[in-house]
Amino acid sequence: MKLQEFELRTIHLPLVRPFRTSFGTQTSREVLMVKVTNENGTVGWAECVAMSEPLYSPEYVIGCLDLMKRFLIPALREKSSIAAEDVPVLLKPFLGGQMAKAALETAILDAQLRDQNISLAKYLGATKSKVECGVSVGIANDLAALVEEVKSYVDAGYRRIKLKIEPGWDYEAVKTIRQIYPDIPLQVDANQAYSRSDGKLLANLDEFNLLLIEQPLDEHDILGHAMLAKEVKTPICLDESIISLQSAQDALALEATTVINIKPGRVGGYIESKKIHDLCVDKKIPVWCGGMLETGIGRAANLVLAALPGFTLPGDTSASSRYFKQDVTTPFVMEDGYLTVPTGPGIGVEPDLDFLEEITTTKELI
Ligand code: SMG
Ligand code: MG
Repeated sequence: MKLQEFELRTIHLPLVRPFRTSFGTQTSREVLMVKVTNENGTVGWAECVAMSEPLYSPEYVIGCLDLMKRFLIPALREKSSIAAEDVPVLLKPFLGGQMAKAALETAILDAQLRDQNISLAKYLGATKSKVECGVSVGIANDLAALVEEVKSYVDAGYRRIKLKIEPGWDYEAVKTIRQIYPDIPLQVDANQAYSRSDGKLLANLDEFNLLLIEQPLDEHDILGHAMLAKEVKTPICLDESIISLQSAQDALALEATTVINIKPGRVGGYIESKKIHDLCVDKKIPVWCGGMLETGIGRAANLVLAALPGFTLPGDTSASSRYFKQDVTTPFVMEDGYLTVPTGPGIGVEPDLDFLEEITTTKELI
């Protein structure tokens, strides 16, 4: 296709409740939305999953906006006509920037598939029509508040609970929830908050029959995760460390992870995500789809990914209401702990343009 125009827009959405992790507390979500229009006037949408600040990953909203404007979009424009599959190749010379690259690739892919009248589900090879929903629960002010929040999600039907942990908010928090819900699928996510010497402490969680411990150590510490995996019985699952197919292959070869969390933004897009999925299927490694507090635009595409056959664990694919009072698309509503996979052309959803305008903070056309 020929790329006619890009619209880069930042929006601001309040969260229904603060979301605290080991690296900070979020009360709203600033999102960089990408809209591409091709020569046929077909529009493709995507969102960039970077946060406002470089705390979860080195990328951040304004940095991604600058990277797209200054380097990535001009590189895509050098060719008179491109396909979504060309995007990773054309953008490879620019180091890092997976989240920015993923957003551009996804918007282009959305437009391409709409022109072909093909759904992303068909393109990626999704095999499920609905996916099981898990929910990520932030660090609470106290155990009573944690119990109340978890109860609200269990009552709503969520099929897996993930507790955010950090040193000082781990053993007691997990024990409390495990006592109330002895059988619910439960896992924890440390977002790199522990160090190599915390093996014993994390091994204390083994008694709670957790599905996995997500990213306990620094994203660069693959060896540390491999060492930790020998000290704890609970499976280790890497999130931040997996930034590409190559890094997934390395982490598996080094036995630093036995479960993988795939986030398309973190690995540079859905095409790379599919490759990691295929690798994991081949190696019989369970995978699940992570979340980045996406609006309906990113959520739709994640649900499609989570419908691939290798996604055997529930993902952080929660309903729109988990984070937002009003979503930018028709809200994703959970039924019996499942969300329906979109099957329309492209990502299968469109933003409500009036609402988008209302919450827009900046907008530029390129
Ligand atoms: O979308 O439900 C979601 C967020 C799930 O916990 C979640 N994401 O490390 O997995 C993770 C975090 C990254 C974002 S935290 C601000
Ligand atoms: Mg994580």
